[in-house]
Amino acid sequence: MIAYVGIGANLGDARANVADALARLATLAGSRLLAQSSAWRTAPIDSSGDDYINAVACIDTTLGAQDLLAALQAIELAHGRERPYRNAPRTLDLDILLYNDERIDSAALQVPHPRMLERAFVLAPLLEIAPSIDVPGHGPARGYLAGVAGQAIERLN
Ligand code: A4P
Ligand code: MG
Repeated sequence: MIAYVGIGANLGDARANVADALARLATLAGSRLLAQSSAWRTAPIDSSGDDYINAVACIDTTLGAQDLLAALQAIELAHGRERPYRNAPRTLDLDILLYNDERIDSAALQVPHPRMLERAFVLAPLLEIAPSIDVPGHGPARGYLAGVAGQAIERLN
């Protein structure tokens, strides 16, 4: 299965946290890291605190979507992720953006990630590694870039 994972951090050494998340994704059981975007510096959207560092990874995985979510949450926990309130600043956030071409709508998991097309911090790194990607139910992701042009983001490397 091909999954795209959104990575975000804006607490502690955010850039190091994102780099470590990528390293952990590269060694995830039953999985292979196929591609990783640059790190992007992004202004908080519906959130507070410092600028975020965001990135997107593409993995090939034998994990089912629920098991992948659990594995991502274990990586967040290893980074001391706390959840004091919704959209609080975080040491590390890992979201499943896409899982094959599946549409999942359970209590614990919605895929495609419901807000991904409204966010430059997701779209820009995603399109960097997958310029022709389609989002199930929505068509080509690149068609949504113009809609987020007002959001401040900067590619770092
Ligand atoms: N959940 C449902 N679907 C998914 C999915 N596709 N991937 C559930 C991961 N988790 C999913 O997540 C809350 C619950 O969502 C989980 O228990 C899981 O069962 P969370 O990580 O505890 O909370 P969160 O990250 O605050 O919520 P969420 O919904 O992921 O937040 P958003 O909407 O993604 O916003 N600004 C910038 N610049 N960069 C950012 O990275 N991130 C957010 C988080 C806000 N503003 C930001 C950024
Ligand atoms: Mg999250």
